[in-house]
Amino acid sequence: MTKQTIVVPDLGGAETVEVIELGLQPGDQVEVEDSLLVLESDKATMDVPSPASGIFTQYLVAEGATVKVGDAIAEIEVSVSVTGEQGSSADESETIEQFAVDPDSESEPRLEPKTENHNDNASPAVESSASDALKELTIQVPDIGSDDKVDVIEVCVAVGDEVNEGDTLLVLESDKATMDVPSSHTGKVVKILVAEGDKLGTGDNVAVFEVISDAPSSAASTAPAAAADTEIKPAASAPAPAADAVAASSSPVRAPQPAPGQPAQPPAVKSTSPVASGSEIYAGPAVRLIARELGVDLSQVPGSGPRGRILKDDVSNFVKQVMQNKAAPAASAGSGIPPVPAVDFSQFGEIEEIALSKIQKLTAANMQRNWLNVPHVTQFDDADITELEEFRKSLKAEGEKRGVKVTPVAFLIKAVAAALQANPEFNRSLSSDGQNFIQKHYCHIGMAVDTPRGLVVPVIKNVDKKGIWDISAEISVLAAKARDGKLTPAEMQGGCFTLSSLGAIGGNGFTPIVNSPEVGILGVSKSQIKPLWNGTEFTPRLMLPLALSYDHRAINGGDAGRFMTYLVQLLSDIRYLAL
Ligand code: CAO
Repeated sequence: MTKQTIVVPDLGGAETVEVIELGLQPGDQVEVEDSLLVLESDKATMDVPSPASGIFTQYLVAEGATVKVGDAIAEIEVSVSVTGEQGSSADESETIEQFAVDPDSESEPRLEPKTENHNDNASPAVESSASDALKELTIQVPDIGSDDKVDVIEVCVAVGDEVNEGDTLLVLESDKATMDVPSSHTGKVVKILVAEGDKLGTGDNVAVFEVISDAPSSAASTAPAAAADTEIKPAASAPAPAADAVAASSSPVRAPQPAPGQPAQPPAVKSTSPVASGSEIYAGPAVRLIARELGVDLSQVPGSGPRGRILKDDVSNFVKQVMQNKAAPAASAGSGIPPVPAVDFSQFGEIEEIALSKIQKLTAANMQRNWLNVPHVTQFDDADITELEEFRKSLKAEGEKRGVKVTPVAFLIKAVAAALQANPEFNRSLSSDGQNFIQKHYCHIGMAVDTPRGLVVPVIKNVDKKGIWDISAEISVLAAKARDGKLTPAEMQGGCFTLSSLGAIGGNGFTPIVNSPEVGILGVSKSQIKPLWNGTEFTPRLMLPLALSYDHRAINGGDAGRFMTYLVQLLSDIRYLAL
Protein backbone atom coordinates (compact mmCIF):
# COMPACT_ATOMS: atom_id res chain seq x y z
CA MET A 1 0.00 0.00 0.00
CA THR A 2 1.27 3.48 -0.80
CA LYS A 3 0.13 6.55 1.05
CA GLN A 4 -0.82 9.28 -1.38
CA THR A 5 -1.55 12.86 -0.49
CA ILE A 6 -4.15 14.55 -2.63
CA VAL A 7 -3.63 18.25 -3.26
CA VAL A 8 -5.90 20.94 -4.64
CA PRO A 9 -5.60 20.76 -8.41
CA ASP A 10 -5.53 23.60 -10.91
CA LEU A 11 -8.58 25.71 -10.16
CA GLY A 12 -9.13 27.09 -13.59
CA GLY A 13 -8.44 30.69 -12.62
CA ALA A 14 -9.91 30.81 -9.11
CA GLU A 15 -7.36 31.75 -6.44
CA THR A 16 -9.07 30.03 -3.57
CA VAL A 17 -12.03 27.71 -3.15
CA GLU A 18 -14.09 26.51 -0.23
CA VAL A 19 -14.27 22.89 0.87
CA ILE A 20 -18.00 22.28 0.91
CA GLU A 21 -18.43 18.54 1.19
CA LEU A 22 -16.38 15.82 2.87
CA GLY A 23 -18.31 12.66 2.18
CA LEU A 24 -15.93 9.84 3.16
CA GLN A 25 -15.07 8.09 6.42
CA PRO A 26 -11.60 6.73 7.20
CA GLY A 27 -11.48 3.14 5.95
CA ASP A 28 -13.88 3.74 3.05
CA GLN A 29 -12.91 1.95 -0.15
CA VAL A 30 -12.50 4.33 -3.08
CA GLU A 31 -12.27 3.52 -6.74
CA VAL A 32 -10.58 5.56 -9.45
CA GLU A 33 -12.74 8.62 -10.22
CA ASP A 34 -14.78 8.36 -7.01
CA SER A 35 -15.33 11.81 -5.58
CA LEU A 36 -13.13 12.42 -2.54
CA LEU A 37 -14.44 15.85 -1.68
CA VAL A 38 -16.18 18.82 -3.23
CA LEU A 39 -14.69 22.28 -3.69
CA GLU A 40 -16.59 25.38 -4.61
CA SER A 41 -15.50 28.75 -5.95
CA ASP A 42 -17.86 31.66 -6.41
CA LYS A 43 -18.48 30.41 -9.93
CA ALA A 44 -18.39 26.64 -9.95
CA THR A 45 -18.54 23.50 -7.94
CA MET A 46 -16.04 20.73 -8.52
CA ASP A 47 -15.60 17.19 -7.29
CA VAL A 48 -12.01 16.12 -6.66
CA PRO A 49 -11.90 12.54 -7.91
CA SER A 50 -9.63 9.84 -6.59
CA PRO A 51 -6.64 9.17 -8.88
CA ALA A 52 -6.49 5.55 -7.84
CA SER A 53 -8.28 2.70 -6.11
CA GLY A 54 -7.51 2.32 -2.44
CA ILE A 55 -8.58 3.07 1.10
CA PHE A 56 -9.45 6.60 2.15
CA THR A 57 -7.50 7.37 5.33
CA GLN A 58 -8.16 10.97 6.30
CA TYR A 59 -9.04 14.49 5.28
CA LEU A 60 -6.40 17.13 5.91
CA VAL A 61 -8.93 19.97 5.82
CA ALA A 62 -12.25 20.70 7.48
CA GLU A 63 -15.56 21.49 5.79
CA GLY A 64 -15.75 25.24 5.26
CA ALA A 65 -11.95 25.63 4.95
CA THR A 66 -10.60 27.88 2.21
CA VAL A 67 -7.86 26.23 0.14
CA LYS A 68 -5.66 27.09 -2.83
CA VAL A 69 -3.88 25.17 -5.58
CA GLY A 70 -1.34 22.73 -4.13
CA ASP A 71 -2.79 22.58 -0.61
CA ALA A 72 -2.88 19.07 0.78
CA ILE A 73 -6.51 18.04 1.27
CA ALA A 74 -6.75 14.28 1.74
CA GLU A 75 -4.82 11.05 2.06
CA ILE A 76 -5.49 7.65 0.59
CA GLU A 77 -3.72 4.29 0.82
CA VAL A 78 -3.36 3.18 -2.74
CA SER A 79 -3.73 -0.44 -3.64
CA VAL A 80 -3.72 0.09 -7.39
CA SER A 81 -2.18 3.22 -8.83
CA VAL A 82 -3.41 5.21 -11.79
CA THR A 83 -1.30 3.09 -14.08
CA GLY A 84 -2.54 -0.08 -12.48
CA GLU A 85 0.65 -0.77 -10.46
CA GLN A 86 0.43 -2.09 -6.95
CA GLY A 87 1.54 0.23 -4.17
CA SER A 88 4.93 -0.87 -2.94
CA SER A 89 4.96 -0.33 0.81
CA ALA A 90 2.70 0.83 3.61
CA ASP A 91 4.79 3.79 4.65
CA GLU A 92 5.83 4.93 1.22
CA SER A 93 4.37 8.37 0.72
CA GLU A 94 3.67 10.15 -2.52
CA THR A 95 1.99 13.42 -3.30
CA ILE A 96 -0.40 13.52 -6.22
CA GLU A 97 0.20 16.97 -7.64
CA GLN A 98 -2.21 17.27 -10.52
CA PHE A 99 -4.10 15.10 -12.89
CA ALA A 100 -3.73 16.67 -16.28
CA VAL A 101 -6.39 16.14 -18.85
CA ASP A 102 -5.19 14.80 -22.13
CA PRO A 103 -7.35 16.46 -24.73
CA ASP A 104 -6.86 13.61 -27.13
CA SER A 105 -7.56 10.96 -24.58
CA GLU A 106 -10.88 9.24 -24.92
CA SER A 107 -10.98 8.48 -21.22
CA GLU A 108 -12.91 10.75 -18.91
CA PRO A 109 -10.90 13.69 -17.60
CA ARG A 110 -9.99 13.03 -14.01
CA LEU A 111 -9.75 16.63 -12.95
CA GLU A 112 -12.71 18.90 -13.35
CA PRO A 113 -11.29 22.39 -12.79
CA LYS A 114 -9.02 23.23 -15.68
CA THR A 115 -8.04 26.41 -17.51
CA GLU A 116 -6.80 24.90 -20.74
CA ASN A 117 -9.28 25.21 -23.54
CA HIS A 118 -9.33 22.55 -26.17
CA ASN A 119 -11.34 24.53 -28.64
CA ASP A 120 -9.28 24.91 -31.71
CA ASN A 121 -11.06 25.38 -34.96
CA ALA A 122 -7.92 24.41 -36.86
CA SER A 123 -7.61 21.14 -35.03
CA PRO A 124 -7.97 18.12 -37.26
CA ALA A 125 -10.32 16.76 -34.67
CA VAL A 126 -12.87 19.40 -35.49
CA GLU A 127 -12.45 19.54 -39.20
CA SER A 128 -15.51 18.24 -40.87
CA SER A 129 -15.51 15.42 -43.30
CA ALA A 130 -18.39 14.10 -45.24
CA SER A 131 -19.05 10.68 -46.58
CA ASP A 132 -22.03 9.38 -48.47
CA ALA A 133 -23.72 7.75 -45.49
CA LEU A 134 -22.31 9.44 -42.44
CA LYS A 135 -21.05 12.92 -41.89
CA GLU A 136 -18.93 14.43 -39.17
CA LEU A 137 -20.24 17.64 -37.71
CA THR A 138 -18.72 19.89 -35.10
CA ILE A 139 -21.25 20.96 -32.54
CA GLN A 140 -20.77 24.47 -31.17
CA VAL A 141 -22.02 26.52 -28.26
CA PRO A 142 -25.06 28.53 -29.34
CA ASP A 143 -25.51 32.22 -28.59
CA ILE A 144 -25.37 32.45 -24.81
CA GLY A 145 -26.53 36.03 -24.78
CA SER A 146 -23.20 37.47 -23.64
CA ASP A 147 -19.63 37.92 -24.86
CA ASP A 148 -18.29 36.46 -21.63
CA LYS A 149 -16.95 32.94 -21.35
CA VAL A 150 -18.86 30.70 -18.94
CA ASP A 151 -17.87 27.57 -17.08
CA VAL A 152 -18.60 24.05 -18.25
CA ILE A 153 -19.88 22.44 -15.07
CA GLU A 154 -20.89 19.15 -16.54
CA VAL A 155 -20.16 17.16 -19.68
CA CYS A 156 -23.11 14.86 -20.03
CA VAL A 157 -21.93 12.64 -22.89
CA ALA A 158 -18.93 10.42 -23.59
CA VAL A 159 -17.20 9.33 -26.77
CA GLY A 160 -19.20 6.55 -28.39
CA ASP A 161 -22.54 7.70 -26.94
CA GLU A 162 -25.52 7.69 -29.25
CA VAL A 163 -27.12 11.04 -28.66
CA ASN A 164 -30.62 12.03 -29.59
CA GLU A 165 -31.58 15.47 -30.72
CA GLY A 166 -32.51 17.45 -27.61
CA ASP A 167 -30.36 15.39 -25.23
CA THR A 168 -28.26 17.54 -22.94
CA LEU A 169 -24.62 17.69 -24.02
CA LEU A 170 -23.23 20.14 -21.51
CA VAL A 171 -24.25 22.20 -18.55
CA LEU A 172 -22.82 25.74 -18.60
CA GLU A 173 -22.86 28.05 -15.65
CA SER A 174 -22.30 31.79 -15.50
CA ASP A 175 -22.43 33.94 -12.39
CA LYS A 176 -26.15 34.26 -12.83
CA ALA A 177 -27.51 31.21 -14.56
CA THR A 178 -26.99 27.59 -15.38
CA MET A 179 -27.93 26.39 -18.83
CA ASP A 180 -28.25 23.00 -20.40
CA VAL A 181 -26.95 22.83 -23.96
CA PRO A 182 -29.12 20.35 -25.85
CA SER A 183 -27.94 18.54 -28.95
CA SER A 184 -29.14 19.89 -32.24
CA HIS A 185 -28.61 16.55 -33.95
CA THR A 186 -29.02 12.85 -33.53
CA GLY A 187 -25.71 11.12 -33.89
CA LYS A 188 -22.74 9.38 -32.35
CA VAL A 189 -20.16 11.29 -30.34
CA VAL A 190 -16.76 10.69 -31.90
CA LYS A 191 -14.81 13.36 -30.03
CA ILE A 192 -15.42 15.59 -27.05
CA LEU A 193 -13.58 18.88 -27.28
CA VAL A 194 -14.28 20.25 -23.83
CA ALA A 195 -13.83 19.20 -20.25
CA GLU A 196 -15.53 20.21 -17.04
CA GLY A 197 -13.92 23.39 -15.81
CA ASP A 198 -13.32 24.79 -19.31
CA LYS A 199 -14.59 28.22 -20.13
CA LEU A 200 -16.65 28.46 -23.27
CA GLY A 201 -18.26 31.24 -25.23
CA THR A 202 -20.68 31.50 -28.11
CA GLY A 203 -19.46 29.56 -31.14
CA ASP A 204 -16.82 27.49 -29.32
CA ASN A 205 -16.57 23.89 -30.36
CA VAL A 206 -18.11 21.29 -28.08
CA ALA A 207 -17.95 17.90 -29.75
CA VAL A 208 -17.67 16.13 -33.05
CA PHE A 209 -20.60 14.01 -34.06
CA GLU A 210 -21.03 11.35 -36.64
CA VAL A 211 -24.40 12.45 -37.79
CA ILE A 212 -27.09 9.99 -38.61
CA SER A 213 -29.45 12.75 -39.60
CA ASP A 214 -27.92 16.18 -39.99
CA ALA A 215 -31.14 18.06 -40.49
CA PRO A 216 -32.04 19.61 -37.18
CA SER A 217 -35.72 19.47 -36.44
CA SER A 218 -37.86 21.34 -33.97
CA ALA A 219 -35.75 20.36 -30.99
CA ALA A 220 -32.71 21.89 -32.60
CA SER A 221 -34.31 25.28 -32.32
CA THR A 222 -34.60 24.92 -28.61
CA ALA A 223 -32.67 27.20 -26.36
CA PRO A 224 -30.31 25.95 -23.72
CA ALA A 225 -32.44 25.60 -20.63
CA ALA A 226 -31.52 28.23 -18.11
CA ALA A 227 -32.85 29.00 -14.66
CA ALA A 228 -36.60 29.34 -14.73
CA ASP A 229 -36.67 33.02 -13.92
CA THR A 230 -34.36 34.00 -16.69
CA GLU A 231 -35.58 35.69 -19.77
CA ILE A 232 -35.33 34.56 -23.37
CA LYS A 233 -33.95 36.95 -25.92
CA PRO A 234 -33.65 36.67 -29.66
CA ALA A 235 -30.22 35.58 -30.86
CA ALA A 236 -29.87 38.30 -33.44
CA SER A 237 -26.10 38.17 -33.17
CA ALA A 238 -25.60 34.44 -33.26
CA PRO A 239 -22.37 33.70 -35.14
CA ALA A 240 -22.70 32.16 -38.55
CA PRO A 241 -21.46 28.62 -38.16
CA ALA A 242 -18.73 27.36 -40.42
CA ALA A 243 -19.63 24.72 -42.93
CA ASP A 244 -20.52 21.52 -41.13
CA ALA A 245 -20.18 23.18 -37.77
CA VAL A 246 -23.46 23.83 -36.06
CA ALA A 247 -24.50 25.54 -32.88
CA ALA A 248 -25.65 22.94 -30.38
CA SER A 249 -28.77 24.99 -30.25
CA SER A 250 -28.87 27.65 -32.91
CA SER A 251 -31.89 29.48 -31.64
CA PRO A 252 -32.66 32.09 -29.00
CA VAL A 253 -30.85 31.54 -25.78
CA ARG A 254 -31.87 32.34 -22.26
CA ALA A 255 -29.91 35.25 -20.94
CA PRO A 256 -29.06 36.02 -17.31
CA GLN A 257 -31.65 36.90 -14.72
CA PRO A 258 -34.01 39.82 -15.18
CA ALA A 259 -33.38 42.95 -13.18
CA PRO A 260 -34.64 42.80 -9.60
CA GLY A 261 -38.32 43.46 -9.43
CA GLN A 262 -38.80 42.85 -13.13
CA PRO A 263 -40.96 39.90 -14.00
CA ALA A 264 -39.45 37.49 -16.52
CA GLN A 265 -40.23 38.23 -20.16
CA PRO A 266 -42.54 35.82 -21.90
CA PRO A 267 -40.58 33.48 -24.14
CA ALA A 268 -39.99 34.72 -27.68
CA VAL A 269 -39.83 31.19 -28.94
CA LYS A 270 -41.84 28.35 -27.61
CA SER A 271 -39.70 25.53 -26.31
CA THR A 272 -40.59 22.19 -27.75
CA SER A 273 -37.87 19.99 -26.35
CA PRO A 274 -37.95 18.05 -23.15
CA VAL A 275 -35.97 20.74 -21.35
CA ALA A 276 -34.15 19.31 -18.38
CA SER A 277 -34.68 21.19 -15.18
CA GLY A 278 -30.99 20.78 -14.40
CA SER A 279 -30.46 24.48 -14.74
CA GLU A 280 -32.43 25.13 -11.57
CA ILE A 281 -30.55 22.49 -9.66
CA TYR A 282 -27.65 23.15 -7.36
CA ALA A 283 -25.66 19.92 -7.43
CA GLY A 284 -22.21 18.81 -8.47
CA PRO A 285 -21.39 16.46 -11.32
CA ALA A 286 -21.01 13.39 -9.10
CA VAL A 287 -24.45 13.92 -7.62
CA ARG A 288 -25.92 14.52 -11.07
CA LEU A 289 -24.31 11.30 -12.28
CA ILE A 290 -25.77 9.27 -9.42
CA ALA A 291 -29.15 10.86 -10.03
CA ARG A 292 -28.98 9.97 -13.70
CA GLU A 293 -27.98 6.42 -12.87
CA LEU A 294 -30.85 6.03 -10.41
CA GLY A 295 -33.33 7.88 -12.59
CA VAL A 296 -33.89 10.52 -9.90
CA ASP A 297 -35.29 13.88 -10.96
CA LEU A 298 -33.05 16.24 -8.99
CA SER A 299 -35.63 19.03 -9.14
CA GLN A 300 -37.64 16.96 -6.66
CA VAL A 301 -34.77 16.48 -4.21
CA PRO A 302 -34.38 18.98 -1.37
CA GLY A 303 -30.72 19.94 -0.85
CA SER A 304 -29.31 19.85 2.66
CA GLY A 305 -25.82 21.12 1.81
CA PRO A 306 -24.48 24.64 2.13
CA ARG A 307 -26.70 27.12 0.30
CA GLY A 308 -29.19 24.36 -0.47
CA ARG A 309 -26.75 22.24 -2.47
CA ILE A 310 -27.96 18.70 -3.15
CA LEU A 311 -25.64 16.08 -1.64
CA LYS A 312 -25.29 12.39 -2.42
CA ASP A 313 -27.05 11.60 0.86
CA ASP A 314 -30.00 13.74 -0.22
CA VAL A 315 -30.37 11.60 -3.34
CA SER A 316 -30.13 8.36 -1.30
CA ASN A 317 -32.63 9.63 1.26
CA PHE A 318 -34.98 10.68 -1.50
CA VAL A 319 -34.82 7.25 -3.10
CA LYS A 320 -35.36 5.64 0.30
CA GLN A 321 -38.40 7.81 0.95
CA VAL A 322 -39.90 7.08 -2.42
CA MET A 323 -39.31 3.37 -1.94
CA GLN A 324 -41.02 3.55 1.44
CA ASN A 325 -43.83 5.47 -0.21
CA LYS A 326 -43.56 8.11 2.49
CA ALA A 327 -43.06 10.97 0.13
CA ALA A 328 -45.08 12.32 -2.76
CA PRO A 329 -42.28 13.52 -5.01
CA ALA A 330 -44.37 14.71 -7.90
CA ALA A 331 -47.84 15.87 -8.68
CA SER A 332 -49.20 12.52 -9.66
CA ALA A 333 -46.47 10.12 -8.55
CA GLY A 334 -47.35 7.82 -5.71
CA SER A 335 -50.37 9.78 -4.59
CA GLY A 336 -52.80 7.69 -6.58
CA ILE A 337 -54.73 10.85 -7.37
CA PRO A 338 -55.96 11.11 -10.93
CA PRO A 339 -54.39 14.08 -12.72
CA VAL A 340 -56.45 17.15 -13.55
CA PRO A 341 -57.31 16.78 -17.25
CA ALA A 342 -55.64 19.16 -19.69
CA VAL A 343 -58.13 21.61 -21.19
CA ASP A 344 -57.76 23.62 -24.38
CA PHE A 345 -59.01 26.93 -22.98
CA SER A 346 -58.59 28.67 -26.34
CA GLN A 347 -61.84 27.02 -27.44
CA PHE A 348 -63.65 29.31 -24.96
CA GLY A 349 -61.93 32.62 -25.78
CA GLU A 350 -58.62 34.42 -26.10
CA ILE A 351 -55.85 33.14 -23.85
CA GLU A 352 -52.18 33.78 -23.13
CA GLU A 353 -49.57 31.42 -21.65
CA ILE A 354 -47.48 32.94 -18.89
CA ALA A 355 -44.47 30.96 -17.69
CA LEU A 356 -44.23 30.39 -13.95
CA SER A 357 -41.23 32.00 -12.26
CA LYS A 358 -38.76 29.71 -10.54
CA ILE A 359 -40.22 30.72 -7.16
CA GLN A 360 -43.75 30.02 -8.33
CA LYS A 361 -42.74 26.54 -9.54
CA LEU A 362 -41.01 25.74 -6.27
CA THR A 363 -43.95 27.08 -4.27
CA ALA A 364 -46.38 24.98 -6.28
CA ALA A 365 -44.31 21.84 -5.71
CA ASN A 366 -43.83 22.56 -2.00
CA MET A 367 -47.50 23.38 -1.40
CA GLN A 368 -48.64 20.23 -3.13
CA ARG A 369 -46.09 18.11 -1.28
CA ASN A 370 -47.09 19.60 2.07
CA TRP A 371 -50.80 19.42 1.37
CA LEU A 372 -50.58 15.76 0.35
CA ASN A 373 -48.21 14.69 3.14
CA VAL A 374 -49.44 16.62 6.14
CA PRO A 375 -52.77 15.88 7.83
CA HIS A 376 -53.81 19.47 8.51
CA VAL A 377 -56.03 20.83 11.24
CA THR A 378 -56.65 24.56 11.64
CA GLN A 379 -57.73 26.18 14.88
CA PHE A 380 -59.09 29.73 15.06
CA ASP A 381 -59.21 32.42 17.73
CA ASP A 382 -59.19 36.22 18.05
CA ALA A 383 -56.69 38.14 20.18
CA ASP A 384 -57.66 41.44 21.75
CA ILE A 385 -54.77 43.67 20.62
CA THR A 386 -56.29 47.00 21.72
CA GLU A 387 -53.51 47.68 24.26
CA LEU A 388 -50.80 46.21 22.04
CA GLU A 389 -51.76 48.61 19.25
CA GLU A 390 -51.81 51.57 21.63
CA PHE A 391 -48.35 50.62 22.84
CA ARG A 392 -47.09 50.06 19.28
CA LYS A 393 -48.35 53.48 18.19
CA SER A 394 -46.67 55.06 21.23
CA LEU A 395 -43.35 53.74 19.86
CA LYS A 396 -43.75 55.68 16.60
CA ALA A 397 -41.68 58.74 17.60
CA GLU A 398 -38.91 56.59 19.08
CA GLY A 399 -39.02 54.41 15.97
CA GLU A 400 -38.58 57.43 13.71
CA LYS A 401 -35.50 58.45 15.70
CA ARG A 402 -34.09 54.94 15.33
CA GLY A 403 -35.17 54.67 11.69
CA VAL A 404 -37.22 51.56 12.46
CA LYS A 405 -40.92 51.02 11.76
CA VAL A 406 -42.59 48.76 14.30
CA THR A 407 -45.53 46.90 12.71
CA PRO A 408 -47.81 44.33 14.38
CA VAL A 409 -45.81 41.55 12.72
CA ALA A 410 -42.81 42.20 15.03
CA PHE A 411 -44.98 41.60 18.12
CA LEU A 412 -46.53 38.55 16.53
CA ILE A 413 -43.13 37.02 15.80
CA LYS A 414 -41.94 37.73 19.34
CA ALA A 415 -45.14 36.28 20.80
CA VAL A 416 -44.91 33.17 18.60
CA ALA A 417 -41.33 32.60 19.86
CA ALA A 418 -42.55 32.78 23.46
CA ALA A 419 -45.43 30.41 22.67
CA LEU A 420 -42.98 27.96 21.05
CA GLN A 421 -40.85 27.98 24.18
CA ALA A 422 -43.89 27.36 26.38
CA ASN A 423 -45.19 24.65 24.00
CA PRO A 424 -42.09 22.86 22.67
CA GLU A 425 -44.22 20.34 20.76
CA PHE A 426 -44.53 23.06 18.13
CA ASN A 427 -40.75 23.41 17.89
CA ARG A 428 -40.27 19.91 16.52
CA SER A 429 -40.08 18.09 13.24
CA LEU A 430 -40.87 14.48 12.50
CA SER A 431 -37.87 12.51 11.29
CA SER A 432 -38.26 11.44 7.68
CA ASP A 433 -38.81 7.79 8.69
CA GLY A 434 -41.56 8.87 11.11
CA GLN A 435 -39.83 7.18 14.06
CA ASN A 436 -38.55 10.19 16.01
CA PHE A 437 -39.29 13.77 16.86
CA ILE A 438 -36.45 16.21 16.31
CA GLN A 439 -36.78 18.71 19.17
CA LYS A 440 -35.18 22.04 18.30
CA HIS A 441 -33.51 24.07 21.00
CA TYR A 442 -33.24 27.15 18.81
CA CYS A 443 -35.98 29.50 17.80
CA HIS A 444 -35.98 30.67 14.17
CA ILE A 445 -39.26 32.02 12.77
CA GLY A 446 -40.09 32.15 9.05
CA MET A 447 -42.12 35.07 7.72
CA ALA A 448 -44.10 34.68 4.50
CA VAL A 449 -43.46 37.61 2.16
CA ASP A 450 -45.57 38.37 -0.86
CA THR A 451 -43.31 39.43 -3.78
CA PRO A 452 -43.85 40.11 -7.48
CA ARG A 453 -42.02 36.85 -8.26
CA GLY A 454 -44.02 34.79 -5.77
CA LEU A 455 -44.13 33.78 -2.15
CA VAL A 456 -40.84 33.54 -0.22
CA VAL A 457 -40.18 32.83 3.44
CA PRO A 458 -37.10 34.51 4.95
CA VAL A 459 -36.23 33.34 8.43
CA ILE A 460 -35.56 35.53 11.45
CA LYS A 461 -32.99 33.67 13.52
CA ASN A 462 -32.87 33.40 17.34
CA VAL A 463 -36.05 35.42 17.86
CA ASP A 464 -36.11 34.43 21.54
CA LYS A 465 -32.89 36.41 22.08
CA LYS A 466 -34.01 39.54 20.22
CA GLY A 467 -36.09 42.54 21.23
CA ILE A 468 -38.89 44.24 19.28
CA TRP A 469 -36.56 46.90 17.80
CA ASP A 470 -34.16 44.32 16.40
CA ILE A 471 -36.97 42.10 15.09
CA SER A 472 -38.67 45.11 13.45
CA ALA A 473 -35.43 46.17 11.76
CA GLU A 474 -34.85 42.62 10.54
CA ILE A 475 -38.41 42.34 9.18
CA SER A 476 -37.95 45.42 7.00
CA VAL A 477 -34.50 44.33 5.77
CA LEU A 478 -35.62 40.78 4.94
CA ALA A 479 -38.94 41.87 3.41
CA ALA A 480 -37.09 44.40 1.20
CA LYS A 481 -34.51 41.80 0.15
CA ALA A 482 -37.34 39.36 -0.57
CA ARG A 483 -39.14 41.85 -2.80
CA ASP A 484 -35.86 42.70 -4.62
CA GLY A 485 -35.07 39.01 -5.12
CA LYS A 486 -31.88 39.36 -3.08
CA LEU A 487 -32.42 36.82 -0.30
CA THR A 488 -29.66 34.25 0.00
CA PRO A 489 -30.60 30.57 0.46
CA ALA A 490 -29.16 30.77 4.00
CA GLU A 491 -31.64 33.53 4.82
CA MET A 492 -34.51 31.21 3.89
CA GLN A 493 -33.36 28.15 5.81
CA GLY A 494 -33.66 26.83 9.34
CA GLY A 495 -37.18 27.96 10.21
CA CYS A 496 -38.96 26.26 13.15
CA PHE A 497 -42.40 27.78 12.59
CA THR A 498 -43.87 30.17 10.01
CA LEU A 499 -45.94 33.31 10.34
CA SER A 500 -48.09 34.32 7.40
CA SER A 501 -49.61 37.77 7.88
CA LEU A 502 -52.24 39.00 5.47
CA GLY A 503 -53.27 41.66 7.98
CA ALA A 504 -52.19 44.57 5.84
CA ILE A 505 -54.14 43.15 2.89
CA GLY A 506 -57.43 42.13 4.51
CA GLY A 507 -59.74 39.22 5.17
CA ASN A 508 -61.36 37.59 8.19
CA GLY A 509 -59.38 34.40 8.17
CA PHE A 510 -57.68 31.74 6.06
CA THR A 511 -56.23 28.28 6.55
CA PRO A 512 -52.45 28.40 5.96
CA ILE A 513 -50.59 25.30 4.73
CA VAL A 514 -47.93 23.96 7.09
CA ASN A 515 -44.43 24.59 5.79
CA SER A 516 -43.30 20.99 6.41
CA PRO A 517 -41.06 19.69 8.01
CA GLU A 518 -42.15 22.44 10.39
CA VAL A 519 -45.29 21.36 12.26
CA GLY A 520 -47.16 24.64 12.69
CA ILE A 521 -47.97 27.88 10.91
CA LEU A 522 -49.90 30.92 12.10
CA GLY A 523 -52.12 32.79 9.67
CA VAL A 524 -52.94 36.36 10.69
CA SER A 525 -55.80 38.36 9.17
CA LYS A 526 -56.86 42.00 9.43
CA SER A 527 -57.64 43.36 12.88
CA GLN A 528 -61.06 44.94 13.31
CA ILE A 529 -62.91 46.81 16.05
CA LYS A 530 -65.57 44.47 17.43
CA PRO A 531 -67.96 44.70 20.37
CA LEU A 532 -66.70 42.57 23.25
CA TRP A 533 -68.80 41.70 26.31
CA ASN A 534 -66.82 42.54 29.44
CA GLY A 535 -69.36 41.09 31.89
CA THR A 536 -71.47 44.20 32.21
CA GLU A 537 -71.42 45.82 28.80
CA PHE A 538 -70.18 45.61 25.22
CA THR A 539 -66.96 47.56 24.67
CA PRO A 540 -65.22 48.28 21.36
CA ARG A 541 -62.02 46.24 21.17
CA LEU A 542 -59.48 45.75 18.39
CA MET A 543 -59.61 42.03 17.60
CA LEU A 544 -56.96 40.19 15.59
CA PRO A 545 -58.09 36.98 13.82
CA LEU A 546 -55.59 34.13 14.16
CA ALA A 547 -55.57 30.74 12.42
CA LEU A 548 -53.16 28.06 13.61
CA SER A 549 -52.65 25.16 11.18
CA TYR A 550 -50.72 22.18 12.46
CA ASP A 551 -49.49 18.75 11.44
CA HIS A 552 -51.78 16.37 13.27
CA ARG A 553 -49.15 13.62 13.12
CA ALA A 554 -46.95 15.67 15.44
CA ILE A 555 -49.41 17.88 17.32
CA ASN A 556 -52.66 16.92 18.96
CA GLY A 557 -55.64 19.18 19.50
CA GLY A 558 -54.81 19.75 23.17
CA ASP A 559 -51.27 20.99 22.28
CA ALA A 560 -52.76 23.32 19.70
CA GLY A 561 -55.42 24.62 22.08
CA ARG A 562 -52.76 25.41 24.71
CA PHE A 563 -50.48 27.07 22.14
CA MET A 564 -53.29 29.25 20.80
CA THR A 565 -54.64 30.19 24.24
CA TYR A 566 -51.16 31.18 25.41
CA LEU A 567 -50.53 33.17 22.24
CA VAL A 568 -53.84 35.02 22.58
CA GLN A 569 -53.00 35.80 26.21
CA LEU A 570 -49.57 37.17 25.24
CA LEU A 571 -50.98 39.38 22.49
CA SER A 572 -53.85 40.59 24.66
CA ASP A 573 -51.48 41.60 27.45
CA ILE A 574 -47.95 41.97 26.20
CA ARG A 575 -46.64 42.35 29.74
CA TYR A 576 -46.59 38.53 29.67
CA LEU A 577 -43.91 38.74 26.99
CA ALA A 578 -41.55 40.14 29.60
CA LEU A 579 -42.09 37.17 31.93
N1 CAO B 1 -54.38 44.11 10.87
C1 CAO B 1 -54.48 45.39 10.50
N2 CAO B 1 -53.45 46.11 10.04
C2 CAO B 1 -52.26 45.49 9.93
C3 CAO B 1 -52.08 44.16 10.29
C4 CAO B 1 -53.21 43.47 10.79
N3 CAO B 1 -53.11 42.18 11.15
N4 CAO B 1 -50.80 43.82 10.07
C5 CAO B 1 -50.18 44.89 9.56
N5 CAO B 1 -51.06 45.91 9.48
C6 CAO B 1 -50.81 47.24 9.01
C7 CAO B 1 -49.52 47.77 9.57
O1 CAO B 1 -49.71 48.29 10.85
C8 CAO B 1 -49.18 48.83 8.56
O2 CAO B 1 -49.98 49.97 8.79
P1 CAO B 1 -49.35 51.39 9.23
O3 CAO B 1 -48.37 51.72 8.14
O4 CAO B 1 -50.54 52.28 9.28
O5 CAO B 1 -48.71 51.13 10.54
C9 CAO B 1 -49.66 48.25 7.26
O6 CAO B 1 -50.60 47.24 7.62
C10 CAO B 1 -48.59 47.68 6.39
O7 CAO B 1 -47.86 46.74 7.06
P2 CAO B 1 -46.63 46.08 6.26
O8 CAO B 1 -47.11 45.05 5.35
O9 CAO B 1 -45.79 47.13 5.68
O10 CAO B 1 -45.77 45.42 7.31
P3 CAO B 1 -46.04 44.14 8.10
O11 CAO B 1 -44.94 44.14 9.07
O12 CAO B 1 -47.41 44.09 8.62
O13 CAO B 1 -45.86 42.88 7.09
C11 CAO B 1 -44.91 41.33 5.66
C12 CAO B 1 -44.64 42.51 6.55
C13 CAO B 1 -43.61 40.98 4.97
C14 CAO B 1 -45.38 40.15 6.48
C15 CAO B 1 -46.00 41.68 4.65
O14 CAO B 1 -45.62 42.80 3.92
C16 CAO B 1 -46.33 40.59 3.65
O15 CAO B 1 -45.64 40.35 2.65
N6 CAO B 1 -47.45 39.88 3.88
C17 CAO B 1 -47.97 38.86 2.96
C18 CAO B 1 -47.70 37.47 3.48
C19 CAO B 1 -48.39 36.45 2.60
O16 CAO B 1 -48.45 36.56 1.38
N7 CAO B 1 -48.96 35.41 3.22
C20 CAO B 1 -49.69 34.44 2.53
C21 CAO B 1 -48.88 33.20 2.44
S1 CAO B 1 -49.79 31.85 1.86
O17 CAO B 1 -50.11 32.25 0.35
